[in-house]
Amino acid sequence: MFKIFLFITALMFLAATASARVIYIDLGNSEEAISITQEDYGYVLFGQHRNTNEIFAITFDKNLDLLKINSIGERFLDRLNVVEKTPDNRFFLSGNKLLLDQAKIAILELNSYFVVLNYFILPVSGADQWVESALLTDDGYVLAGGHRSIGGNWYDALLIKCDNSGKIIWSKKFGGSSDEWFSKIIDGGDGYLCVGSTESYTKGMADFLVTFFSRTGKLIWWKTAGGEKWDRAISATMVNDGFLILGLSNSFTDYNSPLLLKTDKSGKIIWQKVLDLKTEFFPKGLIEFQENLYCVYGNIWNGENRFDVIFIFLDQNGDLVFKKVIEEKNDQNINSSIIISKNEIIGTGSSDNISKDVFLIFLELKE
Ligand SMILES: [Ca+2]
Ligand SMILES: [Ca+2]
Repeated sequence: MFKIFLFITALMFLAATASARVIYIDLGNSEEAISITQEDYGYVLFGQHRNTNEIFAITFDKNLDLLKINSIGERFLDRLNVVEKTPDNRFFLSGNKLLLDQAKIAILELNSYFVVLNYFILPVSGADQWVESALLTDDGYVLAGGHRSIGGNWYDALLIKCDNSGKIIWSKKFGGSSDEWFSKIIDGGDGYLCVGSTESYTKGMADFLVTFFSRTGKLIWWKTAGGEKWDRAISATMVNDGFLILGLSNSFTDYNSPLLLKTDKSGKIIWQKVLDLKTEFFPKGLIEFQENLYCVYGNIWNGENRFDVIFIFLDQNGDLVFKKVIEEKNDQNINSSIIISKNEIIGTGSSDNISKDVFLIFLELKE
């Protein structure tokens, strides 16, 4: 009883001292926020107009005051999925570009002033390919996504290693008789951890697909996890003794909930937990906030406020430390978040509010 009381007190104290600011940017059309990066002068929000495919980069100063909306152009990507910052301050963008009704992997590199430095389509054979996640390395980049062969009806998960000039060093596909794809790649220490979705290697509907590849592209191990219904891994982070893998599941609750999986470094499943908040909760990302403190962010159904952004903080056992729901009228859909200091997170997403198209969300925790 005493223990429970202490836990609730700590929870209330921490929750009461998390403050949030939401800043809407009116872009006048239908836009999607893709990513946020931290710069010397402030922040950059990358997004895409849904109708025209125009990519834009909005700069903000450190007080989150808008500096400029920069248009990158409409022709580069039909679907922007990835924005990464290179060590020499370039922006690396990818996703897919439709050519003759087939999705192709396009790479777009910009300098820090958003001038196009490089743009090309990766020469990958097959019908459709796309990138959902990229990992920049010292000697190039590794792309993770999906692939469909010419005449094929199903997707395979796809992993491609390129050098800095965009030359393909190796590429790997992973799949069975139904659909697979990767949603996230992270550096796994001595290789690459790629997580996503499998429909081939499951008795029911989709399961988590968790794979580990060597740096030369050899599949070292793979695992699936989930229940009878839909389970899809979307994010992961490395921990001291293995990996935490986050996904979406409706196998264990009557609504969508985050499913968190802990594996050791060889892929053995240590535990799995459903983060059941008794309402629809669509997780979008998992980040290490502080040592042994992890943040899952996403969107939660919150009654008359409709969807709201939620940040929940978990210890290394996946147990709830505290949570913060940011209540705003109408729908908010967070897409991406980064840690900007030991007690601050900034995220970005899209809102269905009329004339409130994309937003920044700033969360500060005070102890
Ligand atoms: Ca399943
Ligand atoms: Ca809302």
